[in-house]
Amino acid sequence: AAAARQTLTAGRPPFRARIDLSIDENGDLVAQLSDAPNRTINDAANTQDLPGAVVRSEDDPPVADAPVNEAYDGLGATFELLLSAFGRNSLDDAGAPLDATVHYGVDYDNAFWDGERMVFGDGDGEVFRGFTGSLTVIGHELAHGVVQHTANLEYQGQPGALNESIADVFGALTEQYAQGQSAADATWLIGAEIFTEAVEGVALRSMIAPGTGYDDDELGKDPQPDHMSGFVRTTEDNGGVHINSGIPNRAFALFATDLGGNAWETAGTVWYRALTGGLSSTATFTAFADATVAAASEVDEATATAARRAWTTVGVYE
Ligand code: ASN
Ligand code: ZN
Repeated sequence: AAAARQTLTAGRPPFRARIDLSIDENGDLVAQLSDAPNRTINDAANTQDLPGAVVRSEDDPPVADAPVNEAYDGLGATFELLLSAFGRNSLDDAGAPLDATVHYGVDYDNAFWDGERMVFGDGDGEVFRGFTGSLTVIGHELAHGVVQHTANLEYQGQPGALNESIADVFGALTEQYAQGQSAADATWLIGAEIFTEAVEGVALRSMIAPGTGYDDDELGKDPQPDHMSGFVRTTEDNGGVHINSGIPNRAFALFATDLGGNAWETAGTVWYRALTGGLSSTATFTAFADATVAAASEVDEATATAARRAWTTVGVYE
C-alpha cells in the first residue's frame, strides 16, 4: 500500500541524517535513518568574489531566482545518485556540505569546482545560457569533488583526462538516475541544455560519439577523439584534459550500453570501485582500464569481458 510518507531531518552539519517514516502493508509505522544532503547556495551577484551571500540553505523553500533553485536541486540529485547507487554519503563519504555559488562573474561562460565549492556562470546569453540549467554540468562539477576526495587524479595529461571523464560519467549518471533513463535510452550528452537557440549547438560533449558534441555550423565539431589513434598531444587545456576525455568517456558509454539496463547500476558501480579502490593519482588510461576490469571481475566474468571489449574498441587495449 502506498502509505503516508514523511521525512524529518535531524542533526547539525555535517552530521545530518534523515528519518524516513512510512506505513508498511501491516499498517505499522516504519522509521528508517538515512543520510541527507546539506546544501548552501550563495550568490556572487555578478562579481568574482567567492563565496558570495547565502541565498538558500538546506530545507529552505525555493526562492524567486531560478538559477539558485536549479543549483539546489542539481546538488540534491547528485547527492541522491552518490548515496543510492554507490552508498556514498556526499563528496567525502562523511556528509560533507554541498556548497555552490551562482551568478559568478559577468557573462561568464563556464562552471567549475574550485576545490571547495561548485561555481556557476550565467553565460554570455549569445552562445551560452546559465550553467545551472544542465544537470549533467552540475553532476560533473560535483564529481570533481568526489575525485578530489578519492584518487585525487592530477589535473594534467592522461590522469587529468580521466579526472574529466569521470566527472562526465557522474554527470551523465546523475541525469539518467534522476530521469529513470536506461543506458539504451540515454542521450550520453553533457551540457545539452546550455547553448542558446542562436547557435543551435547540440551539447558540450557526446560520450557515446565524442567529436560530435557541437555539431553546429557556427561552432564546428567538438575536438574530442573517440579512439587512442586520435589522442591529442597539446600543452593547452592542461594537456587536453577536456579533449582526450572523449576516449574513456566512450569506453564507459560502450560498456554501459553493452551491459544494458541502468548505467548507474553495474557499469557505474564498476567505474566507482575503480576510482575508489586505490587508484593512483597519476593513473594512465591503461591503469584505469585495468582497475575497471579488476572491479568488473568481482561482478562476474561476462562483465569483465564487456569492460575489456570497451577499452579495446577505443584503442586503450590492443
Ligand atoms: N567546466 C570545466 C570543468 O569542470 C571548468 C574547467 O575547465 N576546469 O572541467
Ligand atoms: Zn571538469
